[in-house]
Formats: sequence, C-alpha cells, structure tokens
Amino acid sequence: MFSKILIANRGEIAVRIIRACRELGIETIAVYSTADRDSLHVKMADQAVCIGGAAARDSYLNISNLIAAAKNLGADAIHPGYGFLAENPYFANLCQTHGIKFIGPRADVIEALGDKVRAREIARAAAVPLVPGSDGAVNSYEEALEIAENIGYPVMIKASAGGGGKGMRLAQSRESLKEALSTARLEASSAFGNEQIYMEKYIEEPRHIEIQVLGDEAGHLIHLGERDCSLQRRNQKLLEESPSSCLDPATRKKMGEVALNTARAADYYSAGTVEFLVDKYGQFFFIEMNTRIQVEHPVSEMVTGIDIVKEQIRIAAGYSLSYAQEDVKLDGWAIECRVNAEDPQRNFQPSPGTIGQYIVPGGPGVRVDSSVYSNYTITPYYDSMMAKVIVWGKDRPEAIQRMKRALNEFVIENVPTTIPFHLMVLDNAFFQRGEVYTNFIQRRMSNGR
Ligand code: MV4
Repeated sequence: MFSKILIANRGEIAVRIIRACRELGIETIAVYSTADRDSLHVKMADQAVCIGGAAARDSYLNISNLIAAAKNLGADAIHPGYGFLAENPYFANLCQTHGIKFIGPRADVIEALGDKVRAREIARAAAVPLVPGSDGAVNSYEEALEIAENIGYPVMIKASAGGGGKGMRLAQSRESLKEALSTARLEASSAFGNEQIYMEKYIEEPRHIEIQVLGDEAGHLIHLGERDCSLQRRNQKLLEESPSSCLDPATRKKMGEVALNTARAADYYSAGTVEFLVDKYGQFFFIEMNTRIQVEHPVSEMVTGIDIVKEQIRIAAGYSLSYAQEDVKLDGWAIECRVNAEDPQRNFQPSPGTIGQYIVPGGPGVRVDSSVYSNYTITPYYDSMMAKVIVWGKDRPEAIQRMKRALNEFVIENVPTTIPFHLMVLDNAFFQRGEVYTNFIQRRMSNGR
C-alpha cells in the first residue's frame, strides 16, 4: 500500500480523498494556490505545499509544479480528484514517467475514452446501444446531410473532444444544419483545440442515468447501480439520486451489464462512470464514459455502503477489488444536493464572500461533504460548490423528507446559496412524482430560471 499520496486538487473532493487516505493509514500531501492558504484541505493534510498563484493554470493545472512537489515530498502516488487534470492523459503519463502512480485508469484509456468518437466506436464494438447517429466523425456537410436524413431531425452535433454537455449544438431542420455544423466545428476547435465533431439523433426529454463501475488491474469489474442526474441547469448537475425512479428492475439489470461490457471493452480499471440517456419510451443509449471519480459519487456510497475512493486507492496500489458483483446490494434511496455559493435570485450568479456562522446538518442518514467553515472567505477563482448534502432514506419519500429537514437545518450566514432553490425543487409535485426531465426547471418551476 502507498505510504504517501499527493492530492492534486482542492475543495470538498480534496477533503474527501484525505479522509479515505486517513482510513487507509496513508500520509497526505495537500497542494494549494496562494488564494487557498486558509482552505480546509490544507488544514487537514499531513503536509501542504503552495504550488502557485490563484489562477488554476498557475497552480492546480501547473503540471511541472505538481510533479516537482510530489517528487520533493516523496509521494508514491497522486490522486487527481475530478476536474483540473483528472482526465488529462499527458499528466497521467508524466506521473508514470516519474515513477509516481496516477490514481485512475491507464493514460491510453483516458485518452481513448476522452475522444468521444473513439468512445462510441469502443461501445459499438461491444454491442452497446448507441444513440442513432454518425459511425465516426462527420467530415463534410454532404455526409452530415445524408446521416441527418437517415436518422431524422432534430439532430445533435457534438465535439469529439467535448463531453459533459460542452460543445453541443442542436440542428432542428435541414435548413439549419449547415450553420450548426460550421458553428460546432468552430467552437470545438477554439474550446478543445480539436475540431472533430460527430452527430446523434436528438433525444427528446431524456433522463441522464449513469452507472458507477469499479475495476481492478487484474480485470475484475463490478458496478454499483445507477445514479439519476437528470435535474440539470445549463448542463450543470444540481441534484442527483440513486436509484433512479425511471428504471424498472429489468432495465436496471440490463444497463448494469451494458456498463460492464463497455468498461471491459475499454480495458478499464479504477473508478469510472458509464453515462446513458434514457428516452421517454424507456430505451437507453450510451453517450460517454467518464474516467474519474465524480462529484455525485456519494449517493452510490450511501445505497451500497461501499467507499469508492478507498477502493480506487486500493486498486491503484495493486490490490484486487474488495467486492464481487454478488456482494453489491442496493438498499434504500439517496439524494445529493449541491450547495453552491450562487444566488438563485440573481440567475445563479456566483456569490463569493466571507461566511458568517456555518452550522452543518446532521442526525440519522445525513452526510455533508464540505470544504468551508465559519468565517471562511470564498474566493472567485474556482467553481462555486461549497458543500454537498447527501441523505439516505429507506425509500424516496423518506429521502426527500430528510433532505428538506437537513437543508432547513443548514446555517450559512452572509453568503447566498442554492439551498432555497433545492427546497423549491423538493417541494415540487412533479419532482415528488419522479417526473424529472432535462427541461424540468424551465417547464416545471414557476420562475423557470
Ligand atoms: C444529448 C441530449 C439529447 N440528445 N444527446 C450530453 C452530456 C450530458 N451531460 C448531457 N447531454 C445531452 N446529450 C442527444 N443525442 C441531451 C443532453 C442534455 C441532458 C441530458 C440529460 C439530462 C440533462 C441534460 C442537460 C442538457 C443536455
């Protein structure tokens, strides 16, 4: 087992990784930018080193400073968390070159699955159901026109180097295809330095269902059931739950198998997430596979009792999985609400500032993964998430009730947060019936913001 791990991240995920390391008896090194000197992960780690200025590119994205810190402080491994360099194959490779274990999949697997066209080809080869669309990349308008005629409008044009909803353009009809194509290509080229695009049939009112997988380096693979992440705003997930209220047991079983087939076809190990869209007829389609631990991993931990981050670290240290598939039992219902320093009254604009009193909820079935504390100053340099409230209930009604109780208990003075928005969603009749689609907020929330 590793004796020392450097956490190449900040915020609540850095705190989460430190906790997993502590339980495994592993020393931790925190890295921080000049703006994060007073952050919680710095206080909690055994050692901490400043790796650069406030801007992420000078610190949390500064690969040479990260590698230098790991080598100088004798880290055996680096955990990248999510975001920043977590899905950067070059960084994963460089860790390996320097004899530092990258806690995640192999670099070539990160690269293959990060290229959405290649990911589709891997899935197709494994007979995984895909959204009808282009076989590979779309290279010309004529080609796009022919595919669109075959699959029918509207069509979604996506950047191969995109993902998570970034770099997507909708073409409603033949007339708008040409312009949508050229815009998508331009956006892909400027946002990702890779103009490759592909096409999919637009799925109306999809549910976003993802399956958590865990694989070890000996090829054992298990899944931990699904997470329903359909409640999004501008492609930002706001609330996630496990299991999903839109899956019947047969579909759940099938989706788990398909997710494992996808991971096996990709020669996957570590923690990963296979993302699907489910249409209003209950058909599911693979859209992408994420090669990192995700923000919403705690809802899977709450219903399975499995510590995903500890498993990820054990796998990287060469141990085989602690569980076989038959050991994985889903019990009860979990919901996660992301508490962001954003003001729902002002169109969710970020609301950095100094927190006054900060009192987190507790009691039966409540977990808070937080990165802030009383009198902490939230800076504007990074994403606005300050805490995640995750609850477990014996069923969905109890989980909803418990989340409302927990959010009402949460005291965060002087900084506007998304808590009031979550309380409105939890009170919404459509949400309570499990009718949550991607356009839920626009269609089902009175203010529609
Ligand atoms: C789609 C789609 C509709 N049709 N693809 C891709 C990444 C994922 N995070 C969201 N993505 C979507 N891909 C096709 N062919 C709609 C979305 C989508 C979405 C899907 C489920 C739940 C929330 C969503 C929010 C915005 C876009």
